[in-house]
Amino acid sequence: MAENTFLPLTDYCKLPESEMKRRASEFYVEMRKRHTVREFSDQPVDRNIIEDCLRTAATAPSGANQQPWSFIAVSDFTVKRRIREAAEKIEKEFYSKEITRKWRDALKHLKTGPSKPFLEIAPYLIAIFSQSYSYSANGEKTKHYYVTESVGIATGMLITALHHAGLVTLTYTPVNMRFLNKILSRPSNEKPFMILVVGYPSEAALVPAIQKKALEDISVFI
Ligand code: IYR
Repeated sequence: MAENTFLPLTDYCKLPESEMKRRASEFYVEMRKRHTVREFSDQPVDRNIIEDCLRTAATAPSGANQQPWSFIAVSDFTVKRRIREAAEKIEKEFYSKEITRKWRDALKHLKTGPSKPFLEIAPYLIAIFSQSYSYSANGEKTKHYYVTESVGIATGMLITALHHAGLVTLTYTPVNMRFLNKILSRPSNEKPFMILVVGYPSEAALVPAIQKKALEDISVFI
């Protein structure tokens, strides 16, 4: 993927400041409407929507442009069931043995538990994998840089794209996700990063009454 040529930045379009302000403010209003949802409808999602959102995620910046990610979009019911079974096994151990008192306290307001029906009900589970290294065409091992940062940025852009398209998501991370390599036949250079659960909310879906920190509490202008 070595690129040794540079191109003029013809994609950049300078906007009038008034237009910039309007867009920044409108986008904030739209993103405030994003909620993590745990109750999904089984209504199918058109694959083209998922594909375009994945294309958006793939525009993310990454260390040395190595794009150290893969996105496995699962809609097959049998595969979703296998993922649910494996995840619930991990969650049962977690909630009954591994969880610490502090962690339990931190999670209390979300009312989560070991049962994960959304893994079967939601139309798409996007299993996101990070690649700490890859093999070039001649079989040479290539180390990847800033892998977690890169995959985190791409995942954030994917969540944003899916929200913008009119879907809801759940960022789901059981404490051990290695079962995903086996179920999805992923190579050993790929490490599960997250399961992004995607679909429409169920009609009765509730979200926790949580607040985001105020700008004053998260930022400093110097
Ligand atoms: N993976 C568990 C526990 C859990 C952990 C955090 I940190 C959360 O923000 C939510 C849940 C589960 O999904 O139930």
